[in-house]
Amino acid sequence: MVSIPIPSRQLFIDGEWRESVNRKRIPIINPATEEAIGDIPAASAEDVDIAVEAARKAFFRNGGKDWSSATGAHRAKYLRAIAAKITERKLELAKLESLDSGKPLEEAAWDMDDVAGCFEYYADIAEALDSKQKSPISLPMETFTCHTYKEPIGVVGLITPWNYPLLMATWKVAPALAAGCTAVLKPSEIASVTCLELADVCREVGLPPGVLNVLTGYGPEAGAPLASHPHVDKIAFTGSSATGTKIMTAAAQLVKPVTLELGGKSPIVVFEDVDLDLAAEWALFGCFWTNGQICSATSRLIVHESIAEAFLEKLVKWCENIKISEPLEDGCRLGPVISDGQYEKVMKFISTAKEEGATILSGGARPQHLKKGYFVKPTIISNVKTSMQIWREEVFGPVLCVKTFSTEEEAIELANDTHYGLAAAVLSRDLERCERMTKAFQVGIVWVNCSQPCFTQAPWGGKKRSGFGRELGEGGIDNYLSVKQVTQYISSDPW
Ligand code: TXE
Repeated sequence: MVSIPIPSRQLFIDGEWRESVNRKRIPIINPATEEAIGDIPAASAEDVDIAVEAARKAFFRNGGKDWSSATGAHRAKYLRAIAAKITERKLELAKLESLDSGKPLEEAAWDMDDVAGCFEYYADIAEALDSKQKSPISLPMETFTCHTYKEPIGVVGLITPWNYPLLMATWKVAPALAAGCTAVLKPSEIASVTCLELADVCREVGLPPGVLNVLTGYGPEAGAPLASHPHVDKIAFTGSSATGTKIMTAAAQLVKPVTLELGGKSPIVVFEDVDLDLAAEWALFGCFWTNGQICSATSRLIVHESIAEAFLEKLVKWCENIKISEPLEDGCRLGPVISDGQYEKVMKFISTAKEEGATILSGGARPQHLKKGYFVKPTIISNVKTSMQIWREEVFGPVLCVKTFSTEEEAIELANDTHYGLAAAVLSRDLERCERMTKAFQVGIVWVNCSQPCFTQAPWGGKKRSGFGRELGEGGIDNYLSVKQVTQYISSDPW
């Protein structure tokens, strides 16, 4: 598979490419080769001020006769044009995503389909919004009428992570723009390339200046001033719980609403009545997809003791035969983790698990045949105790830890034994049992007889320390809308 050059871009502010005020750049490292393949601008607080000002102007331009007060149908045209351009540039964008993030090309191509689909979906929702305006409310007194308006919340700050660089940005940009908000997007400094290409797509389709601004840069230098900016009306964030806490703290100073999608340590419970081959496929996909770097990865396998040995044998065999390679190579199933920092972090988790007495059933090291790149073999860890770090903390790498259970009650207790509450999966032929498990899981997303499928139409988000608020689905747009109640006194002569 042929590699492609990385476009050299500036910050995207007010519909134009602009150099960052400090002119600093951040190298782009290909995680499969450890080589610098380009660079991106490093925005600072001064750039944030300029971008927020541009977004405010676009929101209020002509006394509000522009983006914020245009009809949903008008905004939908732009969202559809963005979707069409993404589809047109799908292979190129997928390659850029692979080079930048280490994601296997096939998976990056699925992401691009999802990105286009998400813009299309919120174009439909934007149109539907028009007919929902001025919703009447019936009151118990005839002398009053009441209705509500749904208005865009204002200028929104969108701070996103590196594991699905363009898709996570789209989950926020599409509903925000559909609602009539204007936005400043701050992607992760570790993988920003496709978000800058999204800016280019917006420029190509003629999105009005200032409606979407893209600032690349480090978290403390560009993300923090965005989160605490007095003219940003809302922050939507996906990333680590530690940074989520900082963002919520900054937002709290200005009573600014936030949506937070944070980490996870999701369980997959496998009962004894499953087809072992199919269940093994779901368990592996659920943990090792995107090189194990998914917030919803089902990284704690809780398997019935009666099938544990046979099941683990299958998983180990697969792990030993999986194709690990540069992500653009044909048939790549597992690429590198995102960065040297993440590689060190994953390896430290594995060595701590060993020190604490767990057993490495498979993997636990870098593949012999790859001398460069941040590659980690798919790793399965057994003999795990619930007190161990590997059971309790998010690894964000291709590492699955295993515990066995004997009763349904025990499985539930193990599944809920975490501070996180994003997702959970249950695999069993007994659908009544699946229903009981579904109700018992303390999470925002449950998968029955599968793991990880994600649809734009269905709400996504967690409980406990996995955050709050729901992205996607019809309700996803409500994150960017504010409801205004209008009550009118209708006596024949109020005065
Ligand atoms: O995340 P951060 P990092 C987890 C995963 C990973 C760990 C650290 O376990 O190992 O987080 O990754 C911006 N104010 N997840 O350091 O810091 C930052 O620039 C405002 C889970 O990359 O959360 C980036 O744009 N913004 C996760 C974004 O926050 C700040 C996906 C996310 O970075 C900031 C990624 C600050 N003070 C990592 N500091 C998931 N839930 O999907 C950083 N940022």
